[in-house]
Order: sequence, then structure tokens, then C-alpha cells
Amino acid sequence: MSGAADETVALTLDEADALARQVLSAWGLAPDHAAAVAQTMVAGERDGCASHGLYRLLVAANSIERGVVACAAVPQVSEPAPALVRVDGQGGFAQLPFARGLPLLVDKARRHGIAAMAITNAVHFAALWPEVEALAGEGLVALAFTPSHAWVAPEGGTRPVFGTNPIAFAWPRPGRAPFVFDFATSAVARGEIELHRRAGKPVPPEWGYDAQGQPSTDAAAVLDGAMRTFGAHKGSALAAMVELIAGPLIGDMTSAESLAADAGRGGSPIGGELILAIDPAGFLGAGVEAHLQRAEALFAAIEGQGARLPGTRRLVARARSAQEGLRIPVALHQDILSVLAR
Ligand code: NDP
Ligand code: PYC
Repeated sequence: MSGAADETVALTLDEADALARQVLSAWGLAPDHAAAVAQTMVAGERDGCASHGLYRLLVAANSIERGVVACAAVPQVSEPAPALVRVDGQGGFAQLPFARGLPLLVDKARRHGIAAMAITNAVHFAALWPEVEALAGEGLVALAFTPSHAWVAPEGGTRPVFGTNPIAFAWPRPGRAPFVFDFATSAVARGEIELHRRAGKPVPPEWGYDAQGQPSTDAAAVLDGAMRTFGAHKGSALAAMVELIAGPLIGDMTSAESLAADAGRGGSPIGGELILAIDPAGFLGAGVEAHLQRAEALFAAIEGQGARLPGTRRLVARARSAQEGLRIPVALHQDILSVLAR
């Protein structure tokens, strides 16, 4: 431990998992949900994604407290078409529906070359990379999209319309970890602004507007106002795409509808997620290995000039956490214990 703001508590990965399950169970989550949700949060913390790590225990407890989550929901898996999987989350957290639909999605992608899974009616608070990474672990190319709550202004406006709407992609690499990226279409994830607010730190003015539509460096003011998309009109268009393909296309809510359904309770977004899985062997047949090797030349050209691949920071953090365990801020640890005691 060092100075007050930097003081940390050490946890092994197993201790973090046990703590997460304990908190989630104490808040009434059924054991299979608690296990799936804890796994995602610990993976986030392990990989250095603090905004979607153990901090999310506070977020999950808040959503449960506000009556947003069906704690013992039993996900319903169906097959609307030969290459489609639908998992109705029945109002529970999205992690268990993903796990329940995953084997069928993998099977369909292998049989048809491409398959899609829609998770609907689920509460989503998490990062998407664990899901696309799981599919790449099966040798599949994967994409995932989910809307959230209407917190983000379109480029050219200052009032929220879009969610923070992440897009994740994974590409399997022979003999090594997949190429993975996963980012919000907002300038930054909302969770990152929440962490700035907790730490009393200013945010860059390009992250958002206050409620009067003025650029602001006050994290709380931006949370009350509107976040901005990344990449100006380009991020704005991608945010709209996520609304469409993981909202109306799969029969679920847009971010504005999700926020309206929350009715001021302040819970996590509830709605849908679209996941696409593509088997490289579908187009490439026996040539699949040679073509995947050609992709390696692309990665080498990126790294060869000193640029880094997305995902490498996470993998370094993962290796460090495996060696050294986790360190979380004392204030977060105290807040988690308070939530456990409530
Ligand atoms: P970032 O802006 O930090 O971008 C993250 C991605 O960009 C990662 O793949 C990261 O790789 C990569 N990256 C970052 N810097 C570089 C660099 N210099 N060179 C190459 N690649 C780089 O993340 P966001 O704040 O946009 O999102 C964080 C998380 O929030 C995501 O996991 C997302 O899924 C989650 N989220 C979830 C939402 C939901 O509704 N469920 C809503 C919004 C966000 P690396 O990890 O290796 O640094
Ligand atoms: O950080 O923007 C975010 C977010 C929304 C839902 C889950 N995470």
C-alpha cells in the first residue's frame, strides 16, 4: 500500500471470485447466475479493465436493489431459423443466457459457416470481449453489439439518443491468443466516467456535455448531461447501427426505450445483444490454415512499426494477475464490503 489515493487491497483470483459470488448471492442472485456474473467481473479486473471489473459489483447490487433484475431467471433458448439462436434472458443478467446459448451458436456456425445469436430481455452491465474471445477460442470469427441507456448525443447534437453501444470483434490466431478489440462507440465507456467521478478527477472536455449542452470536464456534470461519440460522425453512425441491429432487428429495445423502461430507477440497461459467429472454414475449406497464416502478416505489419494490437494490454495484465493476483482500491473494497453487509 502507498499514499491514500493509491492504497490498494490484494486479492487472489480465487478470493476475488469468492467475494463476487458472496456479494451476488447475498443480493439474491441464483447460484448459476452468481457464478456466471462473478466470472465476468473477475475476468475484467484480472485483465486490467477496472470500469468493468469488481466495481461492477456495486452496479449489479444497485440494479438488483432497484428491482431491475430477475434474480432467478431461467434463460429460454430457441432456434428461430437454422442458423439463428435466440436466448430470452427473462429479465436476468446477460451472462447466463450467453453461456446457455453458446454451444448451439458454435454448432450452427460450424454447420452453416455463419450463425447469429440474439440475447433478448437481459440486463447488461459488462464488457463484450469475454464473449467474442470465447467464440475465437472455438476457432470462430466473432462480432458482438449491444445498446445500453440513452446517454450519448449524436454528433452535431447535445442531447442523449444513443447508448454507449460497444462493438467487439475477435479473430482466431493459430497457436496464440486471438486478436480482440472491444470498445464503446461513445468517446469512452460510461463506467470510466463513473470511476473519474468516484476519484474526484476531471474528464477531458471532448468526453461530453453538461445538461446545458456545454463541453464539461466535470464527470458528474457529464453523467447528468450527454456523453459524446468517438470519431465524430463515424462513431455516431456506428452507434446508430448498434441501436438498429441489437434493438429493433432482434425485437428488443433501443437505448432510449431501455432508459424509458427503467423509469428513473437508475438500473443497468435492459435489452438485447447481437452476436455473430463465422467459421473461417466456411469460405476457405481446406485452405483455411494458409489463409489464417496470411492474416498473421497483417498483424506483423502493425506490430513491426511499433504500433500495438488491441488486446495486448489486457493479455499483459492477465499474465501479471496470474502471477501477482489483483490489487483493487481500498475505497472500492470498502464499498463492496458495505454492499455485502446491507
Ligand atoms: P477503450 O477506449 O479503452 O478501448 C478499448 C479497446 O481499444 C480495447 O480493445 C483496447 O485494447 C484497445 N486499445 C486501447 N488503446 C489502444 C492502443 N493504443 N492501441 C491499440 N489498441 C488500443 O474502451 P472503452 O472505454 O470504449 O470500453 C471499455 C469497455 O466498456 C469495453 O470492454 C466495452 O465492452 C465496455 N462497455 C460495455 C457496455 C455495455 O453496454 N455492456 C457499454 C459500453 C462499454 P486493450 O484492452 O489491450 O487496451
Ligand atoms: O460503461 O458505458 C458503460 C456501460 C454501460 C453498460 C455497461 N457498461
